[in-house]
Amino acid sequence: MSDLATRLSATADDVAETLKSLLPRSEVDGVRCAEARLLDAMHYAVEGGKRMRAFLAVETAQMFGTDRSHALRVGAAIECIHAYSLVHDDLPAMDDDDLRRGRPTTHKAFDEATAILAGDALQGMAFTILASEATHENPFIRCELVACLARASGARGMVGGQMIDIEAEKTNEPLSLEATSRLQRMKTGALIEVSCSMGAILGHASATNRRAVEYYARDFGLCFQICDDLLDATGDVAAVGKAVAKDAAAGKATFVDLLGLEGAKERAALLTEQAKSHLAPLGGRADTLRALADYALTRQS
Ligand code: GRG
Repeated sequence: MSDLATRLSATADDVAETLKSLLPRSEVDGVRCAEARLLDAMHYAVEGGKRMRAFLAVETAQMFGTDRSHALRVGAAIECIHAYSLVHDDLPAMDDDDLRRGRPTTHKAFDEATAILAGDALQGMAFTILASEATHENPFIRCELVACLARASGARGMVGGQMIDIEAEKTNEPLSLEATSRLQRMKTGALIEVSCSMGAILGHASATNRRAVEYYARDFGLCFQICDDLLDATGDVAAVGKAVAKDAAAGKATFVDLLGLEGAKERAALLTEQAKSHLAPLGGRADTLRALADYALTRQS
């Protein structure tokens, strides 16, 4: 296993453990609570996945000397937001998907109402985790973490990007490359970028170092989305763990449509190099982030 694969897998396991311990349990001393179905769905929704956003936060925080247990709580909060977005995105009112992370989507495993509520509750859970003293003893840091995640996941970030995407699907006017880039920077990129920001906040990074990881994450996030479009266009459902070839069929603006297969691959490679170049001020400390950028370019799921 490469050093990156070992670190990714260790952080994924630690984040899973952290989430398991932080999410409320449906059963205590053999007795199931009245809201047990909701709690089961929340646990189900956060299981699996690469935990890449948490990894970005944990690696960034550790690069600046943060205690791992604090960083894992921040990573877990980000994964709660990410899981909520996937649960809602998979609903019939949005992408209407049956498969996620290689198994039934939350609304298929439970039901639509439970999936909506589980997503809602996961969103609240993220901020509950960040607001806790166990995440950071300094209330100003906690407040900044909460504000950053709220901004990135809200109307001018992830949710806003999702709205633009849904609206664009309804019209016959294809989005320009510029408009598609903005939409993806909001929908997928904002959460990726804030993962690095939050790691930097937790680690009291200097303004220069924080900017370096944020610029890295911005290019990395766009590259990640282009690779997702490439996987949708060319990937295999068993390897990807979700439906493929859906975007073009749904008339979505994808980078593959806009740039062609080869053009999209070239753009992704260029963004990877650009992302890594932003890390220059951090020297060897940022080698794992550099390796992650290279890995994202070749990922198969
Ligand atoms: C419904 C509020 C709301 C927002 C939805 C992020 C998003 C906005 C929808 C996800 C749609 C999608 C599949 C976008 C492509 C990029 C992406 C976010 C892929 C999934 O992320 P991975 O590959 O997933 O990191 P894992 O399962 O590894 O966590």
